[in-house]
Amino acid sequence: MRPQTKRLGDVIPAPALVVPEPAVTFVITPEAVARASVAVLSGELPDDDEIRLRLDDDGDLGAEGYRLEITASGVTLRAAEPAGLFWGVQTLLQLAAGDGVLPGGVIEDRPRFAYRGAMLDLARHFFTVDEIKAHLDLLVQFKINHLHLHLSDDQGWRLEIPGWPRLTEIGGGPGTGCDGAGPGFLTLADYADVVTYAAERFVTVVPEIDMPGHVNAALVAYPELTADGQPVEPRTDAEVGYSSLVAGKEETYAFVETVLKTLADVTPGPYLHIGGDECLSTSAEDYRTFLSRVLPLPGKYGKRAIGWHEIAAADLPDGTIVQYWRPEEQAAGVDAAAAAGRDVIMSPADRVYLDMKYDADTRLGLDWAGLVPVRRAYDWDPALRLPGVTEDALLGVAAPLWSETLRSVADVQFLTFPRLPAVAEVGWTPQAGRDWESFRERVALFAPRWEAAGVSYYRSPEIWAAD
Ligand code: NGO
Repeated sequence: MRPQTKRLGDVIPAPALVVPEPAVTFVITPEAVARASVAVLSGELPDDDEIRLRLDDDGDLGAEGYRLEITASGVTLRAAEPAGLFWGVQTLLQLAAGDGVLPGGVIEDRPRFAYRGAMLDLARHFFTVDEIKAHLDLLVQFKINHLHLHLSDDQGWRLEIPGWPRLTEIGGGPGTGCDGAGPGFLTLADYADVVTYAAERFVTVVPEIDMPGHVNAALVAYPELTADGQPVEPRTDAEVGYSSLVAGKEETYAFVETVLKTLADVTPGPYLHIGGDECLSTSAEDYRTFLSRVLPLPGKYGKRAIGWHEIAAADLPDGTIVQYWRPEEQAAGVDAAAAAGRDVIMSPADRVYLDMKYDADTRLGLDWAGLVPVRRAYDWDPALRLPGVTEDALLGVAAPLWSETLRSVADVQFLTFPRLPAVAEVGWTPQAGRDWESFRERVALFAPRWEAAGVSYYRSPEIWAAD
């Protein structure tokens, strides 16, 4: 059962090291917590009676680690880098929730993986800048530090590309998205606004333009990109694998290079995601030809390419990152890529796809990778998932949320919570420090917080007894 008194370790993700001082508490005012939150966003660290924020490197905290000390006279938060202070404040916010009583002791914390991601699919259903920002605010509470935006697919194109206006006029226009229910697109200014907002919160935006498959929206907008130059029909169904850019056409590469250069110009983060999944109507030879031309392009513009793991069938330039997504426990060439020194992001659909149904009755979501109850999303080790892909090869873990069945922010939240906190803990907390029973007690504490904030969540019977 859930304990009645707060404990220092009642945080998600579980901190790497917690040393409670049970006799000590400190009651912090909401104003002091708010001042600390503003301070880490603005970078100005005022002296404060209740909280002292210090940027100094007293040892081993790394780029994102922090040390939080709570004594009877106040709180001291130290980090080597501003990101560490920001994550430390997220811990503080969780501990202070409710009555402001902070349990005494010391937390020393740093992440297992550098890349802890969440993906939002804007192609199957568009979400506005304000909706993306609000979602991000919920993600950072769990120390998620990469926001992957899936910006194009068969059903829609969601980012303005100068020189190619019909991509968004048509591909982002009325009737786009699954069932035609998710129109809209980001201008470059909108995108920059999201990127800046994310960066202020120490989150890197990872933009994805999916290719050579998943491109029907682009082909509708520009028939000159099709094999025979003939127009194709817009599609709003959820089939996959029927569209492809043409590997043997120079127009293809002019288009792709403009798109990737545009993305590189507006993306301060180090990554461009080029998709590469499910190219069922591209021959294996064309697929490799296409990738041999396209995978070097992010590097040409100062970025690293990320692709879904099908790209492991091609020659991968140095620095390319492979994102594993299938439910099968087969390495599919990812082991060879890892052996050749390529980094891997783990996103196995049967564990971390937030769009899978929780149980057979879940109103939203898909079930092609099986059902993903919360414990399934929690109870696995990314370093043991694929033979030949061990801890050293892993850049991190990411939870995609595909939006075929989503129609609102409430839908996004319902599939995200409480599974995203589970994945966030997989990505942050050392494996030896993770335990399902502990997680379920800690995540249960979020129900009143989500309710107070109007955040929709799935009241999983694994966590909350029937009420
Ligand atoms: C697959 C597919 C997507 C779907 C998603 C739905 C990948 C990488 N490609 O994941 O197009 O939206 O499943 O779960």
